[in-house]
Amino acid sequence: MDKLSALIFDVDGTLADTERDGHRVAFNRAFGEAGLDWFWDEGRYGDLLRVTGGKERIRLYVSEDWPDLLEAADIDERIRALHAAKTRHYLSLLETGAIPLRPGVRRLLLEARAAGLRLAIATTTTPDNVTTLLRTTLGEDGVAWFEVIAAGDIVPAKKPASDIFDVALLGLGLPPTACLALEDSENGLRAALGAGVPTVVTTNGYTRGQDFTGAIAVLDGFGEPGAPVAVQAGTAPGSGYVDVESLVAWHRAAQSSR
Ligand code: XBP
Ligand code: MG
Repeated sequence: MDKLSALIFDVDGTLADTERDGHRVAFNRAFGEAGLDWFWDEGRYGDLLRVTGGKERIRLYVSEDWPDLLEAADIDERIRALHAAKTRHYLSLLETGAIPLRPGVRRLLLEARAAGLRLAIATTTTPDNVTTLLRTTLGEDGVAWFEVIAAGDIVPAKKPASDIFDVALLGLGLPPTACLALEDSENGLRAALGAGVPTVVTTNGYTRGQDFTGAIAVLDGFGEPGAPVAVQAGTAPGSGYVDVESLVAWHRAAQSSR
């Protein structure tokens, strides 16, 4: 039986609630700046979240709302340019401190470090978005807390494909069974399980109600002392919130059910 050695965190929706008030806002600013009257409200954005990756999301929207545009010879270039502007707006938003970590994340990261657990990231988003979020929320050395940051276009197939987790595992030099993934979405869960990594899901407004079959535990957040989590599936953490003890217990349970 492998002992738990590393935690592999998703970013968007897991470390921070970035989608509704971060990425969505940045996409809309990029559209406005380009002179387009496109606007993604909260509901439409939730629907478009079924694909991961910002460029992929713009392409999905164009295919659904402006299908003729897909025929344009320069469509790839236009999507790339829109996405570059979106990343610029997103980074500016992060720099204002508008996007905090989810409750319990900082505490859990500190506990995990103190317990000697190694930390990694497997995400679909652009690498600069990850390092900027870590710096603006955890401080200058926040990026260095993570031994491996697997992000964005380094893999051709984004989540739910397992490729980004394969890259993270390679970087850690660990078998999937020595790790635990923390995800917020069905796409993320499929990606992690596809790489063989047992997964705990903490849901958010956009992902609540998705199919989390195969997760070791499904909770509505990480919780904090005095602010317990609601448990949708799996064993409740003894302390009422996600701590290293509960992660070790879930990992052990995943190992024995293999
Ligand atoms: C995150 C995403 C990303 C972000 C936007 O998915 O889907 O596309 O919304 O990032 P996950 P970019 O949390 O499953 O990794 O615009 O930088 O692609
Ligand atoms: Mg996510």
